[in-house]
Amino acid sequence: MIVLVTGATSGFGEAIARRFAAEGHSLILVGRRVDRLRQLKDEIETPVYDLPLDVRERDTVAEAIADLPPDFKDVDVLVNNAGLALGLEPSWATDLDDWETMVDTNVKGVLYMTRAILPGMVERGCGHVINIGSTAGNWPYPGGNVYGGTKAFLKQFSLNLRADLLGTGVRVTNLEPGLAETEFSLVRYKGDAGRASDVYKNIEPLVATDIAEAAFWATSQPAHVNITRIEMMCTAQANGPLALHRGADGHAGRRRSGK
Ligand code: NDP
Ligand code: 8X3
Repeated sequence: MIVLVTGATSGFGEAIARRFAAEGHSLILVGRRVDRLRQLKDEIETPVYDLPLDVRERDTVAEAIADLPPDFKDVDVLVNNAGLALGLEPSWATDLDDWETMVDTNVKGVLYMTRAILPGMVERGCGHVINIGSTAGNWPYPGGNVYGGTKAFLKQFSLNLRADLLGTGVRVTNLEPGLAETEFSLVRYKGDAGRASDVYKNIEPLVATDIAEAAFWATSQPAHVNITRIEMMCTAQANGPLALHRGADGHAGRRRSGK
């Protein structure tokens, strides 16, 4: 197969690329850090096409996919993995630029890649789109505001793709991991390594190879089987309980003056 992985320079994307390469598949590696793309390309033994690009750039994405060399044109598996969280501030105090970057990358980047790759899959009557969602799209947490919103979008987008693609032979999976140790927290906390490593303190989180295994498993099912969603967490993580705020006199929160 030809497997295109976005965000292949780190974390899940790199592990997914290595997992498919270990089975002999060809890779198209997408990311912005050229040095890392080249290094991974050198380490992988199957055919690799490195494609440095920013998934937020609509025209660049369309042109790059249209210009894929003949040996890499017929993409069998698209892994929409590139993405990020920025900050953990409450929604009234967040940096609007951070919100925009998350929407542009996690939502619009996925749209640009998917729209560019899907026509070929439909024409060939086979293919598999794997979107990397998150538990953050299923379960709210304080500060998850727009990041969780982008991942909830991916869940519904994946389901709606399935509706469109019914009868085409093209499969779609939304893979929804929970806490996993990668560069994710370093990016979220904008390079604060101490704060990032605290996230994983005294916990055995998921690791990138866990997610790669799930992605590979989903694509390894017989053609008549579509794995629609996979939600996975480390054993040390669970959703719930619902939160309660106990105000001094039982009201829901701070009262506005005069009330
Ligand atoms: P990493 O930070 O380790 O990897 C993120 C990858 O996305 C990098 O390869 C980065 O490459 C790429 N990327 C970011 N922005 C762009 C862009 N504009 N254009 C192209 N590539 C981009 O984090 P993870 O591996 O953890 O994250 C991968 C995905 O998994 C993300 O979508 C994330 O939201 C999701 N996720 C992560 C979880 C976790 O706990 N770690 C849990 C659930 C989901 P480069 O900077 O070189 O462009
Ligand atoms: C990443 C998982 O819980 O850190 O998508 O947002 S979480």
